[in-house]
Amino acid sequence: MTDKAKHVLALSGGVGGTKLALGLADELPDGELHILVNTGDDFEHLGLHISPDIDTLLYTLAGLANQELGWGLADESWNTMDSLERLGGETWFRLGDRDMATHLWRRQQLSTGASISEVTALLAQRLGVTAAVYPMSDDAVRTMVHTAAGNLAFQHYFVRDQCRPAVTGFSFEGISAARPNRQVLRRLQDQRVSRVIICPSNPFVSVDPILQVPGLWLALRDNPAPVILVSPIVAGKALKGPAAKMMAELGVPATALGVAQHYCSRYPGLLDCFVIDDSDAELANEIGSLGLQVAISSTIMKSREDKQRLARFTLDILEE
Ligand code: FO1
Repeated sequence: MTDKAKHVLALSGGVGGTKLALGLADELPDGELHILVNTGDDFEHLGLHISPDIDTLLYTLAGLANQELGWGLADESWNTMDSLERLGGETWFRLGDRDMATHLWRRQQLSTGASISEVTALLAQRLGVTAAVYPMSDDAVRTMVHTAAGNLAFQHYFVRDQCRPAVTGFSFEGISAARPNRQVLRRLQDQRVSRVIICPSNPFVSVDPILQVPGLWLALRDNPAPVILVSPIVAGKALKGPAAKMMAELGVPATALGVAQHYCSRYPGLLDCFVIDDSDAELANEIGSLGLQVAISSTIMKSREDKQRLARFTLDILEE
C-alpha cells in the first residue's frame, strides 16, 4: 500500500451505520473520511425525490439530526403534513416543515440535470459537512422487499407497513445497469484508501445494495486496503431496525455469526476483519473459522463518546 494511502472509506446506510460514520468523522482529520452511502431507500414521493440515507447521514454529520426520531431534522414542526392531511394527501411518510426544504431544493437541483452525486456534494457543503459523502451510484437503484403478499417498495415496507410483513427476499431494481460512484472507484484505483470500514448497517437493505452495484465489491476485495465490518447484530438483536427480524424470517441465525456467514457466502474474500460485541465473544472461533480476523469490543453506541471510541477501535485494528 502506498504511503499516500491516508483515506478511510466507510460504507453506510440507515441509522445504525450513521452512528459509526459520525464517530469516524469525529476521529479523522478533515479530508480523510469518504462515505459511500446507500441510495436503495430513495423514492419519488409527492413529486419529490427523497434520499433518506443520504439525508440521515448529512443531517447527523452536520449536527442537525432529530435525535428522537433517528431521521429528519431536530426542532421540527409538522404544519405542512397537517395541511396535506386536510387535503387528503399522503402523509404516511412524515416530512417535517424544515426537512421539506431539503426535498424541494433537491428536486429543483435535479431538474437542472445535476446528478445525485453533484446535488449531494452541494447539500453537504451548504450544511457544513466536511466528510466526503458519495451516493453509491448516480443511476436509480430501488430496493424491493419480497414478502408472501408480493414485492414492496422499501419505504412501503419500512414506514407504511412498519416492517410487519414477513420477508422472503430482496431485489434491487435497476442495479444491473447501475454504475458505481466514479470518484470512489478512482480513489480505490489510485490506492488512496488505507482501510474500508463497513458500518453496522442492515446487511440486506443497506449494505447489499451498495456492494451489489456492479464492480463495486470486487473493487473493494481487489484493493490492498483491509476491509473491516462492524456487526449490526449484538447478542441476537439489531440495535435499531428490522435486521434481526429479517434474518429470522429468512431462516438465517440472527447472530453475529449469521451476519458473517451472509457476507462470506455472498462476497468471498471481501472481509478481512469482523468486529463483534463483547457479548458475542463466544462466537469468535466460529467466525474466525470463516477465514476472518475477529476483533472484540463494545459496539453499542449510545453516547457520542461511544461512537468515537468504536471508530478509534476500528481505525486502529490491523495497524501495520
Ligand atoms: N422513517 C419512519 O419510520 N417514518 C417516517 O415517517 C419517516 C420519514 C422520513 C422522512 C425523511 C427521511 O429522510 C427519512 C424518513 N424516515 C422515516 C426514515 C426512512 O424510512 C429511512 O429509509 C430509514 O431511516 C431506513 O434507512
